Amino acid sequence: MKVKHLKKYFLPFILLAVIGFLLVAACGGAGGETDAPESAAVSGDINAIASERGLTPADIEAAVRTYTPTGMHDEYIMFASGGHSGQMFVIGMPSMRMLKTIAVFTPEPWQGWGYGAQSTMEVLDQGNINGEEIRWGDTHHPALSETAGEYDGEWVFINDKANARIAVIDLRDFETKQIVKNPIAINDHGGTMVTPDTEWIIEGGQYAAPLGWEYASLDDYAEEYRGMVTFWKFDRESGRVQYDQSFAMELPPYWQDLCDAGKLVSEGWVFCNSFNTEMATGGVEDGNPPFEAGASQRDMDYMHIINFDKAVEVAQAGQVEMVADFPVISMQTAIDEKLLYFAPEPKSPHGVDISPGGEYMVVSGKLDPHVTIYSFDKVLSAIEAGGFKTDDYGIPILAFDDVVEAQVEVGLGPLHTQFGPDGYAYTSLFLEPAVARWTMGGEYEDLNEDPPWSLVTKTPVHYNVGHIATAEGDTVSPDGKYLVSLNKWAIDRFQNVGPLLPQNFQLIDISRPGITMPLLYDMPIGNGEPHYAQIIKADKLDPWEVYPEIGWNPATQSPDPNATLAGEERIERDGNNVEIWMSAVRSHFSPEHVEINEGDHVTWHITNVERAYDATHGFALPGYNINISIEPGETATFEFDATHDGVFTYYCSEFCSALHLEMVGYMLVKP
Ligand code: K7E
Ligand code: CUA
Repeated sequence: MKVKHLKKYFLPFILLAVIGFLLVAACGGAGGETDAPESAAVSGDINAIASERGLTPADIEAAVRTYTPTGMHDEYIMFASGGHSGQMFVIGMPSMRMLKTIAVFTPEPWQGWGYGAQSTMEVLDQGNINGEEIRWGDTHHPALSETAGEYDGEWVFINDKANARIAVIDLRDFETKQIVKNPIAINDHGGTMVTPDTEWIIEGGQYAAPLGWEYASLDDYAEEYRGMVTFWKFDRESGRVQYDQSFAMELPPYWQDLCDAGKLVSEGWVFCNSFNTEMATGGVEDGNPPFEAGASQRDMDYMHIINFDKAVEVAQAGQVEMVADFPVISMQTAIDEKLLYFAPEPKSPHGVDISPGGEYMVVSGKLDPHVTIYSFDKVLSAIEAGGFKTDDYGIPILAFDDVVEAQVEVGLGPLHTQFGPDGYAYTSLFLEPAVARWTMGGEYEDLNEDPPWSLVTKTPVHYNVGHIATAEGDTVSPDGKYLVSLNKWAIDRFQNVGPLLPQNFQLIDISRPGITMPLLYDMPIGNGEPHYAQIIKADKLDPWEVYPEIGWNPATQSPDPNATLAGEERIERDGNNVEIWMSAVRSHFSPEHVEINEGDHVTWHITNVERAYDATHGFALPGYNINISIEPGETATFEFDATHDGVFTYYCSEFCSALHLEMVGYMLVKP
């Protein structure tokens, strides 16, 4: 061990000694002269409390670094995928307090998401498949919108791996505004990632199927089955994916896994890793190798290197084929127009991550103890030089040695890599399980004192880490400071809650260089299995406190024609159609009586006329499956057929005031 490492090693202890001294001094000053206390808790003596609870000095330091007293806000906000909850989690850091679950693909009653409110039903219905209501998702990769490669805090996107859908969330109100079903793929994985100015959202495929998932026998896998990557055009002005301007690229039926957009020097290129270039089709029941073995035979799979700027030109020039009414650049066009290249990558990789300056692509082979670092410069030179081998589909393969810059042996089961500001990269090691810190060379070499392209240290995690996220760690200027390890297994970390265990987010301090990388906090996630997360500086977010005007429609982010101000409440009947304009304010709905007839079709608008921060009203209508959250200023609309007669009490389902229980009304349905 080098001397400088020794110094670094002792730094935390010196720091602890100082903290300890300050704490003791503070306690002494406050009440040190009183009679001998009966217990540490009574005395307020920090050291006594710590020893009573069995806390080590490292525990105390971790507590001091993370404890966030009431009213103090977090420095960072993490947007984490919600796994099969179909949602997205918003978590403050370093406190690791859950701030919100954003309802995305799955109905969520508190937010009134999917329980009648038109603005929410319409978004969920955009994700229907063949007329089937799909009311869950397997969210994997959130992507914050970027401007010049920096998170800008305006939008966040996420994919649904199960059904190949992506969602658009507006960070003015943290609500989902759009769900887009991929027309050519039934599942996805390599999304969402954005280009550095969020002009495009990338959605890569996963398990190959015929494009449009039309029937084809597995015997015809090589001919009929295909991979794909879709590029969704995003328009900030409307806040929507522009379906008509989007396109896809046909790829071989290798299982494209994760993608990332080039940035700075590599802007205009897109990279995706893949596995199962063996084209295994499973069928263990028929004596074939199971997928896990069949897809792991070859030493190399292929990183896909896509000249994206050129692909856009080709698509816009109309050099596409229509598949399910969606423009697709065929493999042959991609080859002819020099849009697509492969670089061999070792052993069933998972993840491709682009360095902050865009110079390097980092790939981890799940079955290889190294991270492999490719140089974008070398890729360009190799493409320039030509003379490639090709795969069976004619796609050019760059020679491994021509494009690899370095390999770093990091440990067992490397998966995903993130970056710091100081030339460090971090890779999750699923099998160890641990998080490795290693050094980048080249442009990054002088940013720390450790030798380039080398492993520096590892911190064990609990257990079996998938993705990791560092603060702004996939932008052009990572912040470092914190790393969250998104662990799949929790095992013994928490109280037993039965055979289905929570996942474990572990917060790691990466603020100090060298070998010091302590664990700070465990946060159980008892709601779906998160995959990726992104962490943004909290002050980049600027959401509304209340909707801008009374009568706001969150779906259009503009005033609603059915806004109902106080004094405008009314019920109108036209034949069997009844329309209600209602207001909500602490602590009453107007009107409080709604009398209708069985068989009526009811259209009901409610406007929350409050301007007070946090003065949300709920609206629950039993028996009709209606539950709505009406935030200050919002106008919500729902419709139903009055198919059941009887007496139905509607009430406010948010405890909004002392007389909240009185915020109620009767809907009388005459037989
Ligand atoms: Cu779970 Cu990015 Cu979908 Cu790796 S992925 S862990
Ligand atoms: Cu309004 Cu409770």
